[in-house]
Amino acid sequence: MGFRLSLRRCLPPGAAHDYDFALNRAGTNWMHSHHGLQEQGLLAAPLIVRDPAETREDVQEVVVLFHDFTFRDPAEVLAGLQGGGHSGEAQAAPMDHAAMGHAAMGQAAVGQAAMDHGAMGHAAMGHGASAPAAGGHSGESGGAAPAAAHLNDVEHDAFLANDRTLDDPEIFRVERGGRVRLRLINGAAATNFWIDLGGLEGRLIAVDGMPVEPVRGRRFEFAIAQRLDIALDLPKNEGAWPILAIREGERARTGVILATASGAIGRVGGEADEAAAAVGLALEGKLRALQPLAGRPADRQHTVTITEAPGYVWMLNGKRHGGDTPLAVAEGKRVEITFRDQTTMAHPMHLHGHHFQVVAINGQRFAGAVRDTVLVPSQGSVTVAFDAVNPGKWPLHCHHLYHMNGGMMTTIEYEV
Ligand SMILES: [Cu+2]
Repeated sequence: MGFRLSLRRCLPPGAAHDYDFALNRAGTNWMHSHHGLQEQGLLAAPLIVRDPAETREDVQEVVVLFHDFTFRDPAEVLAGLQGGGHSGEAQAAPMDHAAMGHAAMGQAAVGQAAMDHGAMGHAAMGHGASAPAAGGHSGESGGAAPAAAHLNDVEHDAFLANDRTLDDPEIFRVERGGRVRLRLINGAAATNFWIDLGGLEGRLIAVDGMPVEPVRGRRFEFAIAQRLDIALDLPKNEGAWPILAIREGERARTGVILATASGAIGRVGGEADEAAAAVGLALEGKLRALQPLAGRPADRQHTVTITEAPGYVWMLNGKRHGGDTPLAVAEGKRVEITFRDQTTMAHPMHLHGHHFQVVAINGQRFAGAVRDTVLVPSQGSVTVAFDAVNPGKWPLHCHHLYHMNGGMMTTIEYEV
């Protein structure tokens, strides 16, 4: 993502296509289908570009691709979301899935047997009751939008780390006292996570493949489509350390295990003790790029206002994709885009073909991370800057798969 790889080209069934491109930037990337809803079907993979200097270091690399998973046809999920809450999805879904979903949700859902999963997500999980430390919402009520932000709007059947759940997690054998570089990829269609390193403290050294001044911590916010590179110095003793991802606002989690040759691996349950907070911009505000953009004023400023409408319609500047007006940019110029989110949800906004620098949160200027996906919280604003150095027509969209399919995409276009 972010390179010319993001050129969207359809591969017909049975066909092959060689991609030949010059990658000039090392980093943790990933690739996925942009066709329809295939991404929910796990059509995604890591794409790691290694710096030759780094490969000579004595550091073990651990690549983990996280997903959310549903047994349902993603088209049914989307239809249910669009159906307004009492139609499509529940009727179309097999009863066992519906029952499983309700059972997993606990008592709150018992009286809502007729509701679809999407609506249930709003009612039972979304409006803050299950997110005691929700920090991603300012509390303001914007215009006609409901006052309460909500988190997850799609119920999933499982959360995966390298295609496995914590019932049978992948185990990476590590050295006592060894150095590890986690390359973590949030490949979920619709789920923001918290990375939880448990007893380990890590150093976040890159986001979306781009280096940042190291940030120490045990928990890191991890929005859809983002990547986190975290350096670990393991303890000198034998042991086993889970590397977990907890769904925001909930207890559900997934992950992998790092374990020394004779480290005792205990069972790690699929639920955390407490629901995770909402994912917001606490981490984003701390990040500083190691290779920031050159200081220069913006030549062009765009505002992208995010709104929603009944029927699961998500819009950029008041339009669904197809009826949208592309954002014009000129080659060689500095461009800034300010996202203003007037909806009840946060949106991971992703630009193809460029890395941008986060330069303001809620109007407060700073020189943040250079990256390709930034979360824009409900009722918040985020400004990003980039140099228009890659001519073409590039998608700019919410990386929540169902929001994108609900209209939340436009393009930037270079003027000729
Ligand atoms: Cu979105």
